[in-house]
Order: sequence, then structure tokens, then C-alpha cells
Amino acid sequence: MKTYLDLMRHILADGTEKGDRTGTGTRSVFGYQMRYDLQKGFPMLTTKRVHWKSVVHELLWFVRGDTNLRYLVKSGVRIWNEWPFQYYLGKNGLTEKFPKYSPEWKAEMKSFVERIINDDEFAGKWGDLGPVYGKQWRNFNGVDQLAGVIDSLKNNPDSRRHIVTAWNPEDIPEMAKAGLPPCHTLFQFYVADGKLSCQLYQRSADVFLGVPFNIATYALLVHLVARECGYGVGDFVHTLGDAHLYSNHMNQVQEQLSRQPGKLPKLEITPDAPGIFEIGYEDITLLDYDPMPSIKAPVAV
Ligand code: UFP
Repeated sequence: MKTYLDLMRHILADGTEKGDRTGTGTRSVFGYQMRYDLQKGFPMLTTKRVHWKSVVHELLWFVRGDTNLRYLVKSGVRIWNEWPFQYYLGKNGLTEKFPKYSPEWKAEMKSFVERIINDDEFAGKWGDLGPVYGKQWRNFNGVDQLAGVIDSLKNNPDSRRHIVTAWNPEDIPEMAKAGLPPCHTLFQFYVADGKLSCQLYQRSADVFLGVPFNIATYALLVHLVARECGYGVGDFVHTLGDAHLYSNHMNQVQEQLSRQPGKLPKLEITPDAPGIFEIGYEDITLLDYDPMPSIKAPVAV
């Protein structure tokens, strides 16, 4: 994972100080590309712990076309909670009663999550995140892009049109409940020598917090699609638009850069597991993942 550390070094050396939507401030470059050969191991960061369980559950949630928070919170994944919760507080005139990150806010979040899990009507109303990734991948204005691309990968591997886009301009205004328009904007598959490669265009990249997670998600997607189509795995090519380090992550970045990358883990999928649309969490295992300890950093919101 030296590739990832090189990106951090590049931003520190050649980046520009730049303001951003969150008011935090960043050091940023525009346009950068990384390449991970998936034959050489699974590109999960070893210089800090990345939360594997969230990577797998979130990807399966996208792949199934689910856009409701319920599956994630039932699986113990919290990464999408904040925005729908804040939206719920806002719509119910509760934003001032529960100041962000206060003990009361945390307690209210806990009861929000419990109601999403236990109350069907509540989950239907407040757990639905709107037209996020799952919707666009499986039903972009009626088109099942993921099933279509899998079909074309099997039947017309040389095609140069194996594309899935999450960027649906008409739906962007409806993404308030999810907080953000899609960060991973578009991906393309490529088949050569019986191996499947994938390139992602990510419009905006929080290099310290978001990118390690994004790399793992797409590496896993390549494995799942390759298995579905009967190919081996090739490269994951990660292309970034605005690649930034937040100004309040700089100590963590230095800590990260002081660590030596270790051996990459391996991905194992149960041989008789069902296909990509039915496969479960328990069928997907990361072997020999022995990272250095996690490094905490504030999320810019
Ligand atoms: N971000 C990522 N990866 C993700 C994701 C968000 O790096 O998968 F969902 C970061 C990028 C940026 C912020 O720092 O979240 C999104 O803000 P904006 O919409 O202003 O680009």
C-alpha cells in the first residue's frame, strides 16, 4: 500500500491550500491515479485498521439496490447514520433541542437507530435515504446498470462500454437525506487475458478517512463481479478528482507516513456461495489482515 502513502506525500509536497464546503480547509490536488494489482493481494490498508465489516455490508447493500438504512444498522454498520438522523431532527423541529455530538444527541441517535430496526413504519419513512448508490446501480431511471454490465462482461468482454454511473443529475436534489451527491461517480470494467479490471472515477476524495475505505470497496466489487462472470481479477485503477487532506488530519497523516506497510491480506469467497446478488456477509472472508492500530480523526461534515 505504498501507492496510497505516495498519494499522501504528493498532496503534502505539491498540493494547494483550498477552502471547502465544510469550512475545515484542505490541502488539495486535482487529478491523481493509483493502480492496485489484485493478483498481489487485497488492497486493504495495513498502516491502520480499516473497518472490514462496514466495507462488506455497505457494498452488499449497494449491490442489492437497497437504499434503506435498516439493513446497515441491523448489521452494526453506522457509517450512513448521521445524515438521515439530522434530516429527521430537522423535519421534526428538533435540531436545536439536540445539539450535534452532545450527550443528548447521542442518546437520541441511539433511539432513532432502535426505531429504524424495530418499527417498520418508522424505517420506511425515516430510514429511506433516497436515490443513493443502490438505486442508481440497479434502477437508474428504470435501467439495471449492474445486471446489464455483468451480462455484457460475460457476452461481449471486449466491449468498451462496461460502465455504471451513479451520477444522475435529475436525482441530485433528492439526496438531501443522504447528505452528499455521489462521491464515487462512475466506474468502468475491462477484460483482458481472462482477467477483470475496473477503473473508478471519484470526484472528491478525503484521502485520510474516505480513500482507504473506497479502495477496499471497489477491490471487493471487482472480486465479486469477476467471480460472477468466471474471470480472474486484474487491476483496480483509482482515479481521483479533488484529492484532499483536511487541515485537521495533518497529525494523523504524519503518524500514518511514519508507519511501514505490512503484508497484504487475501480475500476468500466460499466456493459454493450464491451469486453476487444473493451472496451473504459470511461467505466473504479477509484472511491474514493484521494491520497497525486505527488512527482516529474527525469527519468533516
Ligand atoms: N468522501 C470520500 N469518500 C466517500 C464519501 C465521501 O472521500 O466515499 F462518501 C469525502 C470526500 C469529501 C467529502 O471530503 O466526503 C464530500 O464532500 P463534497 O460533497 O463537498 O465533496
